[in-house]
Parts: sequence; structure tokens; C-alpha cells
Amino acid sequence: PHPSVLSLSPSSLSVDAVGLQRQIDELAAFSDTPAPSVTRILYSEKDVLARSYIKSLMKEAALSVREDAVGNIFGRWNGYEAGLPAVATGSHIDAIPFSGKYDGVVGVLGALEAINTLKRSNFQPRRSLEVIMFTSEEPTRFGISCLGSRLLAGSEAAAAALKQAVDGQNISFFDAAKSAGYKICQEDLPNVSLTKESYSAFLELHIEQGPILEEEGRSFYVSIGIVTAIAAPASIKVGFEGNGGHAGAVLMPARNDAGLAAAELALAVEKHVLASGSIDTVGTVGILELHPGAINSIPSRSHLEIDTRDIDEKRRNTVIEKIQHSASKIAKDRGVKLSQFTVVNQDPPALCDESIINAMEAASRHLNLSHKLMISRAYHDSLFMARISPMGMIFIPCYKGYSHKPEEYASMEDIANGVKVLALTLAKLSLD
Ligand code: HGY
Ligand code: MN
Ligand code: MN
Ligand code: MN
Repeated sequence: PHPSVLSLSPSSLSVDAVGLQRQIDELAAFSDTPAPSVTRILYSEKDVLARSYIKSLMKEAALSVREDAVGNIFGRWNGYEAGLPAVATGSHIDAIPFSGKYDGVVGVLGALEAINTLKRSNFQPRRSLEVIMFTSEEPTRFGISCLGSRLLAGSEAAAAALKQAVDGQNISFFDAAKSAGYKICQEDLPNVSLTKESYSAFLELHIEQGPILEEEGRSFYVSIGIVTAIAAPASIKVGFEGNGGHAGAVLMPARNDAGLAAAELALAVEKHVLASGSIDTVGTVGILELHPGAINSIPSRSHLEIDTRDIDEKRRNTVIEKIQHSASKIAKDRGVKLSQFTVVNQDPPALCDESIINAMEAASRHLNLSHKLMISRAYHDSLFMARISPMGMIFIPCYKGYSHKPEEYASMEDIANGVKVLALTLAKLSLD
């Protein structure tokens, strides 16, 4: 008979919170910007150093380590029925410019600590347990979010987009990969995809990146968020072109200002999002570049990148259609050319698996941790892993919901709670 998970009494789950915090701090040092900010971009020199750090921790945990063609890293603890589909958990360690040191990292280092905690409590996994470090979750370098997990989930759109993807320095995806030691070509990408039988469950531990758990923390402390669904993200690239010219000498009626066209579209994004009729529709223009970018030169080119999301896919797609309509209308009214309107990704939402949610609730109750069901408005690698495996996510509170900025913070106690819920849930699912 399998040792029941509940033999893992809460006291037997001793998380090395101090050691975990030290690892979080050590990993944060691999950054292209000074502390307390973290910048760690896909395939950069700091990313490569961070990857070897993660691999060394996996080896220290006596996991068998492998990497796939694009650098997704897998650390496996073989179960006593290693032939069964494994239970996987993981997240990312890449970090957008000037961000924090917990986003993604808690789900990679915390997963390794969950494994070590189970090992210290003499737990024997039936299904193997596998920790995954996804090669890059942030869209920073090539504009494609969740690059590693999209390819693992078999996304042909992601593989096709990589064919001509270049970064801000005009370096191609494949040259960037090569510089990081991944000698790959287009034909290698389909081999990255995993079959649907690879895992019986995929879990991700992550900071909430929103204020709900922490806000309630002020009244009654909610330690654990159990995610029920992940919102549907979309990103759009837009370009306008005008004649530009001298900011003093060209009179207003003769202008077709590409910068003002961009500004008008940015406000149209806000208008269409607010008109959706739901608080769950969001949108922003995170990138707005003007060329030539001189105060006394009328912008002849503008480039915007729009991020819009909703938990309701249809409602989000209606917003995208309205944005596209506005872009064409603004171009016509202002006599500028709409040189680009590309929907980079328009992903469906993902639902979390009921039995995983129940296992997480049981673990939270067993640990006597307050918990609540909630949706994730941020996307995660889990959004794509849900396409090949039942998926679940555990959230921990983060200070004022701050994320994607250096003030991002989660306490050692909250991280340790998340690790314990993850460890117990992994153990339970491994014995299923
Ligand atoms: O943008 C996101 O939702 C994720 O945190 N990268
Ligand atoms: Mn992020
Ligand atoms: Mn993240
Ligand atoms: Mn409950």
C-alpha cells in the first residue's frame, strides 16, 4: 500500500526557508541592472549564468537533468513506478528590464525546495516528480511570451514566429540561441513539443502579482491563492508612417504626424477596454517609440505594442477588432500610413483542473493555511502547459501586489507556505 500523503504531517515538512531565500538572492545577482532591480533576458550572458546555477541546484538535489533544444531545463526525481506519466512543476527565471527577484523564481527555486523537503521527510514518489525551468516566459527579447512552454505545448504559430524573429539589435532567435550554447535550427523546434501523455499533472507556484491576497492580508490573512483560471492574453504591434519634417516650419494643416496618430490609438485602446462592460477587461500600451525621436522633428514613424487581456475570450477579441478599426480610421483621418497591424498572439484562457484544485485545497487545510479560489490575470507558462496536461497554480501574497518592478517582494514565511502546499500536492498527485 502506498504511504498515505497524510503521513507527511505538517511538522515533518521542514522547508529550509533561509536557504531558499539565499538562493533567491544569489539568483538575483545574475542581472544586467543594479540591485534591487533584476533584468535577465533570454540567452543573455546573465541568463546563461543563471541557467547553470539552476542546473547545479538540480544536481545537488540528485535530480537527473536534461535540456531540450531551446533550453527548457528538466530535473527529474524518479518514482518507484517511473514508467507512469510524471507529475511536473516549474516556472521561469527570465526577468523583464528593471523588474523584481520573485516573479517566476519562486516557482523554480520553490519547486526544488519542495522536492528537497519531500526527500528530507523520506517520502517516496510513485510517479516521478519533474521540475521544469521554462526557457523564457517574458516577451522581452523576441516579443513572444511563454516561448518555451508554447513550444512544449506544440504551438506551430510560435515555431513559425521564431523563423523571422529578431531582437532590438537585429539578432535572430537562432543566433541568440547559438550564443547561449543552443545550436539549433528551425527544424529542431517541433522536436521540443511534448506528447499529451508526458505528465499526469502540471503545477506552478507563483507570486500573485496582484493585490487581492495581500489586501485581505490586512483584514484576515489569506496565505494561499488557488487559481481556477488564467486570463486570455493578447499582444498587438502597430506602426504608423507620415512625412515627418521640421517642427517649426511645417504648418499644422500640412502635417501627418505619426506620433499623434500613435497617441490617439493609445487612448482608443483605453476607450475600447473601458467600454467592454467588464472590470475584467484590461489594456495598455507598454511600448511607444517615435522616430527620429528629436524634439524639433515631427515623428515620421511610430511603433506601438499593445497588451490587452480578459478572462472572457470573446470580449477580448471584440476589443481587438475595435482597436484594429480605430487604427485604420486614425490613419485615414490623419493621412498617415498604417504600416503595421500584427496580432502577435491572441491566446484562449485556461481552466485549472478540478482534481488539482481539490488537492491544493486539501493540502492548505491540512497545513491549516487560509486559502481562496481566484483567477490569474497575469499569464504564466501554465497557460500553455494546460494544453498538454491537467494544470493547477498556487499563488502566494506579494507586497501590495507589486510585480514587474524592483519593489516586488514576498516574505520568507509566505514563500515557505507556498512550498509546503506545493510539496503536499506533488506528493498526493505522485501517489494517484
Ligand atoms: O505579463 C504577464 O502576465 C507575465 O507576468 N509575464
Ligand atoms: Mn512576469
Ligand atoms: Mn511570471
Ligand atoms: Mn476551502
